[in-house]
Amino acid sequence: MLFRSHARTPHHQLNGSITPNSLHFSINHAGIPAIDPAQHKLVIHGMVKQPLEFTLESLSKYPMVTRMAFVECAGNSAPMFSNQPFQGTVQALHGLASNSEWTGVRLSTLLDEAGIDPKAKWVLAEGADAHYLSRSIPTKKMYDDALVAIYQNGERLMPGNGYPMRLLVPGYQGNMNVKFLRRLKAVEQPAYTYFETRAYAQILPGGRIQRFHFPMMVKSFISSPSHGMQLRGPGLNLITGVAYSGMGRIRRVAVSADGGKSWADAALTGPVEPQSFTRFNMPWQWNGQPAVLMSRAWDETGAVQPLRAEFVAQRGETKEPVTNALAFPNQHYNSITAWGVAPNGEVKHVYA
Ligand SMILES: Nc1nc2c(c(=O)[nH]1)N[C@H]1C(S)=C(S)[C@@H](COP(=O)(O)O)O[C@H]1N2
Ligand SMILES: [Mo]
Repeated sequence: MLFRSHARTPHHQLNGSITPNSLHFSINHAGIPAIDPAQHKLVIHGMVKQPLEFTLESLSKYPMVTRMAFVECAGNSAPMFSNQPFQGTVQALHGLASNSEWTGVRLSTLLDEAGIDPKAKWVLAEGADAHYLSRSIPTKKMYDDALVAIYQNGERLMPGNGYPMRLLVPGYQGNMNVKFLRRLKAVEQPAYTYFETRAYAQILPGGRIQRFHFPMMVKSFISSPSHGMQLRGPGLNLITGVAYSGMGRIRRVAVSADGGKSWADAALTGPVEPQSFTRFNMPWQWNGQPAVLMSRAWDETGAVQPLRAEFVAQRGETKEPVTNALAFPNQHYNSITAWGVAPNGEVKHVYA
């Protein structure tokens, strides 16, 4: 039987930068395969001098590196394309993004050993699950910072996150981080697979499709207080959330408590690593009046998280309100999230 598994990180219950393994989101379009680690093989072939085959054991003898990286589904936050604010928690809205410390073997080590042809500008990566999910990855990205990850926060990968090995392309669309990795084929042209030309292509106004928009753009959201919570009367509160960018490090996060009229810089309170969750904090005195909490992030390339009006002008919104968190009207939402606080302390998703 085939189960499409789909689980979201409960950001409202977490703090710090690392997502615990059991709470990492997971999307498995064809279910989680039962892989015997002693049988699993990874093959590197195509435009290479020397095709290679690895088992988990032989791959584990190669030099490994450890780094943090987020994985974010391009469909994360998709209910925010709705023309009315979707009434859901931060888990329902932004739960398809998580952050781990990954350990694995650099692709540059493996592709150098295979002797990749300089004309092979792309590498087709394929998973060992029922539908052999496959994506074309630029060879340049493979050399820049891609890993075959074997450990997640110090443990073997979780079954739903790609056990026994996965491709990690830090900062790129979640879907390109091919799990249960079994094949890498060096090729001249992208393969135009289903997942790159249909499922995860972003739609622009007028029906044009922007193919191959790989990096996840700069983004942030407040995880607490957030939709569904209730503040217990006026006084001191801690506003906290995460910011991240597929383009590099977070440089700055600003927070507003008045719907964007005034902003102040939040403290970045954890590691500030490239393509990784960066935790921010801001102490806030609530006076019991209606308030609208927002965060906005900048990355080291100078890119800034767009205001909602700017984002909708570029990307559009739905004609009918989205009422189902599983609806994916579009991809790559990275605008601002606003949480409205009512005089009774109730926190709800609003647009500002
Ligand atoms: N083999 C395989 N790889 C896959 C998928 C899949 O269904 N099969 N899902 C992709 C999608 S859509 C996303 S968003 C990420 C999610 O990674 P995670 O489940 O570890 O969070 O894995 C990607 N890699
Ligand atoms: Mo995804």
